[in-house]
Amino acid sequence: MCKRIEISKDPFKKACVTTKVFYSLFFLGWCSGITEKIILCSKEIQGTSSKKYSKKDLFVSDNMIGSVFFIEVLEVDLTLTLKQKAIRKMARQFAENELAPIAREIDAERRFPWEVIEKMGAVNFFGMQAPRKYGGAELDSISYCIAVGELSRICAAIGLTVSVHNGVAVYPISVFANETQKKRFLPSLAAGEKIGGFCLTEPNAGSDANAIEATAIPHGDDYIVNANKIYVTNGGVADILLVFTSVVSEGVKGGMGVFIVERGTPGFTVGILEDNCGMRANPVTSIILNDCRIPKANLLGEEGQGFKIGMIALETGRIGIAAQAVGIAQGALDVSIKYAKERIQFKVPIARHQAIQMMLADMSTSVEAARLLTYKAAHKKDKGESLSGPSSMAKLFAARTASQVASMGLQIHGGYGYSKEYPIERYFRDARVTEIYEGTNEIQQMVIARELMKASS
Ligand code: COS
Repeated sequence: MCKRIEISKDPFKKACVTTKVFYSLFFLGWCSGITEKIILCSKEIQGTSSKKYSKKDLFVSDNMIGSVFFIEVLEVDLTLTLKQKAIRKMARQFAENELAPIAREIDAERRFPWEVIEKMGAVNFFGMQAPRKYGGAELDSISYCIAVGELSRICAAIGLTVSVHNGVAVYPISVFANETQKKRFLPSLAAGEKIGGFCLTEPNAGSDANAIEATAIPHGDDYIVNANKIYVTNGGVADILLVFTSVVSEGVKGGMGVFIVERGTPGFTVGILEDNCGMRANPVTSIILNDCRIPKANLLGEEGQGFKIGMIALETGRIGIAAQAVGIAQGALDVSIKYAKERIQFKVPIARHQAIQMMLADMSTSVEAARLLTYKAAHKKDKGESLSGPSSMAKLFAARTASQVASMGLQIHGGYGYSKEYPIERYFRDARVTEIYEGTNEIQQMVIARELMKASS
């Protein structure tokens, strides 16, 4: 955003202009919740240099009078607010105290750590995206990304549990549910007493979300739902799941419907537990609904709205996955720096070798860039701006970064990196799936390209 502003010699005009500048910046500052950096380029120095000023510098001094200024308000300055810093501190401490001691073991044993999940519920990790009214924390999206990132930095599988629960279960219920549904489902989800899940993928429908074969047939006050959903994150432990189906009326398949389905409904079964490469502490399963009677009161939104609800849930969820990928990449970088300082080869720590330094420099630069892109998408969400492009860009870049950084980290560890003795091996496995779930890299590219075409038409 660029503004051309002339500071007049006339005292009255000067006051007006100053006030206008101040208030417009003040307003932007408050709206965005972010401290802007303002670049003032006077006409004299335009094109040769630019200088950064803080807000208070906008009370112009005498020698600036008569100059023409171009004011650019950078959209995102990532000075974290005090609240965001406090959330980072809390999430980091929690991850280091509660997750670090068990991360390796729960991965090896494929164990969902209920004992930690209970503690996480108590500090509202499961209500980050829920309104306060229903027991949530209603965090701004950057805070949410910080929290998911800190958990994932230590244990990606638990970062995943939290991200899916908040991003594609709690969030769409918070946005699309009616008051009765919100009162019924949100408090226990926000408290972490119940875990959320998202059931879209099927054997013949993954990237092509529209190709789902699950059906819902209206029957009195219910729908009869049949579905075979696969790769359901949290599937083994989820109590409240969003299930996507086609609504069939008089034998004709109509639009999509999303149902809030409770575990334990007759006809609901948890299928096979996936033996996945990474994220092994998360119980990813299939979910089967066999002639399940789901009350009409459990339809989320309206019949036919399902696809859009799914897309909106995913574009929000992708910010959480991007944050998760940033956390994994940061974790991989941290352990690699530590290892590089400890490992002696050619009589010095390998961190002293330029080949290793260059890898660390590239890793760190990519992590920082991925973080910025993720926070930018989060910021756009909070401003209510279009999210498809930004969230896909963030997820695409962050997921690739997580994979690349973990791979480089493993390289730095050499033979030890290939062993389960060192955590980099787990980061390497966990990172890979961020390029696949909640939309593959190729789907993100497709979404970004479509947005580009739209913007240029
Ligand atoms: N927000 C709101 N509406 C959206 C939307 C979004 N982000 N994306 C698409 N829509 C709407 C479109 O506007 C269109 O509406 P109309 O029919 O009213 O015009 C409708 O949904 C269909 O959109 P489109 O034609 O783009 O659908 P496609 O079948 O071509 O699919 C992609 C679009 C590929 C983007 C979608 O299928 C997708 O995201 N696939 C990946 C799914 C995924 O992430 N799977 C992993 C499962 S979770 S682990």
